[in-house]
Amino acid sequence: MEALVIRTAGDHVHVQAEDGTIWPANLRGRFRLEENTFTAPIAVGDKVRIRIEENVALITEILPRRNWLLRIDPDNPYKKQILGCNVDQAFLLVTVEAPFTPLRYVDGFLVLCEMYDIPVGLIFTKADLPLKRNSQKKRAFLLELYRSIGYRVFSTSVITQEGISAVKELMIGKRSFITGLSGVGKSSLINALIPGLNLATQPLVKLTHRGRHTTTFCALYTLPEGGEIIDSPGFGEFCPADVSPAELSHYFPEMRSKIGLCKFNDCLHIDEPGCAVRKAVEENEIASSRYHTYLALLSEIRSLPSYTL
Ligand SMILES: Nc1nc2c(ncn2[C@@H]2O[C@H](COP(=O)(O)OP(=O)(O)OP(=O)(O)O)[C@@H](O)[C@H]2O)c(=O)[nH]1
Ligand SMILES: [Mg+2]
Ligand SMILES: [Zn+2]
Repeated sequence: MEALVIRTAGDHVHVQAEDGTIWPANLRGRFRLEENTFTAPIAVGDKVRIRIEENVALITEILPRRNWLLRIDPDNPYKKQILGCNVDQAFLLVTVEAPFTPLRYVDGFLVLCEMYDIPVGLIFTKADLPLKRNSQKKRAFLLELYRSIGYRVFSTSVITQEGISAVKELMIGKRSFITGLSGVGKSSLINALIPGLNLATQPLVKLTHRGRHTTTFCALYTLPEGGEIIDSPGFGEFCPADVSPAELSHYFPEMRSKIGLCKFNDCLHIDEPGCAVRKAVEENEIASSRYHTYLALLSEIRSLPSYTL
């Protein structure tokens, strides 16, 4: 029988069989071998074959994946972590304050989506909250920056309902992966999109304006209008796996058209003479924040144990 993985929390996995029944599930021993490479061999969105034994689904096969979102496990750079798989699109939730979302975090996730060809949008949440003047400007600037690069951007509030129906429209009939720092409002947004769901949410820690890691698992929920949304815990940094330094700039859409214009065709856009990417940064055609993320990711992937070039 085929089933869909709908919830994963460490080793605890739940699957939904074709007849709608939800089962706790165990993996057959041979998948444990994959744990040398992956933090966990399975993720929400996986299609699997199961056999029911004593009210537990035994997963006998993981069916081929259409796509996945993969990062380096922040706790173990020798391993990769599958964040989600078989998704139609992803949305990263962003807040300028409360909590503060670093741009390195935003750009890191966008790179993952570019790598695996997953359409991605940015949702700037909590539009109702009054911001300091600088943060207000920054929010507007970032909305425009990412829109100009070609990403879909939204401004939402679960309090005033701003932007909620626009986001919902895009999610109907699709499987969407949602992520963002703890406290950014992922579960709150899903609650607004699926009335009656009542996922747990919690206020930020007062002093630090950080989230409390309320959601500790990945889980898939169904929209009444059709479509599925995957809620996730507040993941930390997104460091791409399986990318070579020469490839990295191709995952920054605004850099792609410049790459061929560099003097050296193996230019890494660091300090080489005649670099068209750096020229575009100097002329404000490419945002310096994006270029800084590029450099940071470049040095990060070169320091990975898997880096051999
Ligand atoms: N004012 C305002 N507060 C919001 C909005 N969305 C979420 N919040 C608040 O932000 C806090 C965190 O929201 P959650 O939905 O728990 O955040 P999360 O991203 O799921 O966090 P984790 O599960 O820890 O990863 C809660 O106090 C929410 O009420 C919004 O649009 N406006
Ligand atoms: Mg949550
Ligand atoms: Zn260059």
